[in-house]
Amino acid sequence: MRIGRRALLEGMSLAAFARTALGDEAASVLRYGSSPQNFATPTSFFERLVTPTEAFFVRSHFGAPALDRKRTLAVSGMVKSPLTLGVDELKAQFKEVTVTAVLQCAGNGRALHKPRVPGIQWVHGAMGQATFTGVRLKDVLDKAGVQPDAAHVRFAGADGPPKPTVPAFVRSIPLARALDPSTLIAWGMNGEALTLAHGAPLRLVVPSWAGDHWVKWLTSIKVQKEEADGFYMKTAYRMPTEKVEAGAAVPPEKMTPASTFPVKSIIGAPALGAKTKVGPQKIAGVAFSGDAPIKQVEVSIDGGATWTKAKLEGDPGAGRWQVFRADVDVKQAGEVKALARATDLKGNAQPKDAAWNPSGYFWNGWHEVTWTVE
Ligand SMILES: Nc1nc2c(c(=O)[nH]1)N[C@H]1C(S)=C(S)[C@@H](COP(=O)(O)O)O[C@H]1N2
Ligand SMILES: [Mo]
Repeated sequence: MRIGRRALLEGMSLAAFARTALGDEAASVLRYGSSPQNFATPTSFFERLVTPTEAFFVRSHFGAPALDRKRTLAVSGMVKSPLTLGVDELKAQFKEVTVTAVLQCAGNGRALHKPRVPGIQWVHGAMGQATFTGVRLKDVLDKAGVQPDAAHVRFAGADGPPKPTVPAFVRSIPLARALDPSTLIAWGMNGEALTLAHGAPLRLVVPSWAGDHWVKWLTSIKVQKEEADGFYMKTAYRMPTEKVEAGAAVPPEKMTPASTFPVKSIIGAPALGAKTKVGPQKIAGVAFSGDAPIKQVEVSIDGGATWTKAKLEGDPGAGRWQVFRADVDVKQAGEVKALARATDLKGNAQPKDAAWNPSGYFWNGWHEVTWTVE
């Protein structure tokens, strides 16, 4: 497959951005592990409502396919009328919708689970919030006419595995989730056409659910009776059905697909290792839950003995982050450690220690940042 010059430029935009716009921060942006296609968003971006596309994390199992903005998507399987649609047809035939949502990899925070879990050692940067523009998957499925005994929708993208023995990235979601009005087929991100790294021309958007459901470079949507097969459904992206001992082996029948991400808050400022002056300090970050809107975020600088309630900015919503800001006073020079914890409107509370699981998913322990007050 030949990669055109434009595709290359788009694919390169993160690295180019890192060198130019971010200056000193470039060191922390964004390359992860040994794979050139995985990039993390620097923690310093986590006090903004929207993560700029140029700094938005990227996770691709095999790297991007060639850019083809005319690529079409086939809707098939248990439908009355199969459809073939490109961006132009979607724009012409369906209502345009924009959602603001957190996109977070299930493995975000894996590096913080103890004992260590193999896989990309993401710390906090495998997440971001963006506006996504497209059409409701429901509208497309309604037009195709879903047959009565269908129960799952299977998605595949144009990124092939590097060799035939490696399983392709294929996912399915239950029909009910596909018909949820927040589930989109998107062509836009942050007001612009999707970049190649983020799935151009079309990707799935599944607010509140982990990133592995958000299939990029979509080529096929198939309505079917059963959950999709294959490694990325039956082995990867599964969580224990009940709490397990840290380090325990969990039998496959006690694992279920990881879907809704739990309540979490991350401090974006001050940065780890920053230097500030004695007196008032501003602590800011982001908080979200896949399950419900955020109720409150609290910050502590005395190891959790007392907590200060933060102010929230932005619109509340499940699967959508708000920025929190708290003012605290530090009277003495020295090292300061801030903790943050969030609660959502269903009463889910961010735990001090995240629940360990064999793949290291959904770390959401209290975030802790240490800096120096002089
Ligand atoms: N076709 C395809 N879609 C994919 C992937 C992939 O490897 N191939 N990676 C998934 C995973 S695991 C995540 S976390 C998100 C990351 O989306 P982003 O790269 O736009 O941040 O894309 C998902 N969609
Ligand atoms: Mo992911």
